[in-house]
Amino acid sequence: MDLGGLLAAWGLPPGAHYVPLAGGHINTTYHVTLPGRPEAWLLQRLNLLVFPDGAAVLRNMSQVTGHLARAAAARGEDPTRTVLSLLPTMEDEPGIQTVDGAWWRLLRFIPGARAVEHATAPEQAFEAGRGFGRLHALMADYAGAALEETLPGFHDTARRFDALTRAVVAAAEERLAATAPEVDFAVSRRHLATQLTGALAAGVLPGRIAHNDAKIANVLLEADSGRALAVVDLDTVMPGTPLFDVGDLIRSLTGTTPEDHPDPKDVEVRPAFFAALAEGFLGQGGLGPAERERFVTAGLVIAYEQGLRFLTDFLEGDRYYRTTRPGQNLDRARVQFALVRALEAHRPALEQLVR
Ligand code: GN1
Ligand code: MG
Repeated sequence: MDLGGLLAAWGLPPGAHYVPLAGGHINTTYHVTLPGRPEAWLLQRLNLLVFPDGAAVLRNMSQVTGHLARAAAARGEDPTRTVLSLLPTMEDEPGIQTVDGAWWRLLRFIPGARAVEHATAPEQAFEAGRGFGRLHALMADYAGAALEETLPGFHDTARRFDALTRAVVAAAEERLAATAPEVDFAVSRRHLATQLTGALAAGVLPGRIAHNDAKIANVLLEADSGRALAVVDLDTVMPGTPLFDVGDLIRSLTGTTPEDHPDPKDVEVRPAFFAALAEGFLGQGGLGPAERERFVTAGLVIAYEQGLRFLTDFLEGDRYYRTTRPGQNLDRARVQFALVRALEAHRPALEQLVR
């Protein structure tokens, strides 16, 4: 691939240096610099298998980053540091498509920032909450073109339950036998499946946007201060509710163990992390009353849904989530379901913290 030729689409001169960046399981990223110029860029190729409609992904991203940049500037911030910038091509398109069908985009590199994979202190949970809370506060008055549903039914928990049911019917005997308690648990908490989507469909929750991959690794932190700068990885930004992100933050930040921990008995809720996350998120003022009321519910629903997804994938033979050892997806499902139980047990205290 002649990467230099690609950059001409954005009006960059020949002679750029590229360094492929490790990390990121889905897209391919190059760090780009030009001799004699201080700034840097990220050139990314979107994974065609995960995102068959890359053009729609880029349109969504362009709408959202454009709105965020205007809203941040109106607050007196420097949007080049606090908002991811997707640079339009010379033809004013959000990216270009190469003959293999893949879409490419160019982002401005934000210097002096870093990402952490796991929160090790409540202050980090606070910053992750603040970063996503700010995203939703800035997006609250979004009135641009409706975003496209690039991954249909992504957070339709009832649909995820149906997928599990089908996987149970089709599963290999051996895998099914290993999952009996988890399948029972999934059935016992089925009421969770419609708590967010039902309220959305009924208009009790307003239809807004969701980032859909809310975790601390997707918030750039200022290297010196650890303060949240910009939310990144906007590939899955779609119509939804900010509560999808609240739920993902709760399930990824407040548990005691890694996502694939082999012993679910070790899974507990870390109330101090929950409190910090809630303070950081809610302090941005981006949620309305009906949303605030379901803050804790969102954690239960999304942890449950993620458990359904891991369990389904285990039963289907580990086709979706990358695994590095046998039983890893089952461990992941068990951790999510243990988290649902722990959140249930802590619920009154967590509701109190939110209030
Ligand atoms: C996937 O790609 P990654 O690891 O950020 C998944 C999320 C899950 C997450 C669980 C497009 O995210 O929905 O929450 O795994 N992304 C997609 O670890 O399915
Ligand atoms: Mg991601």
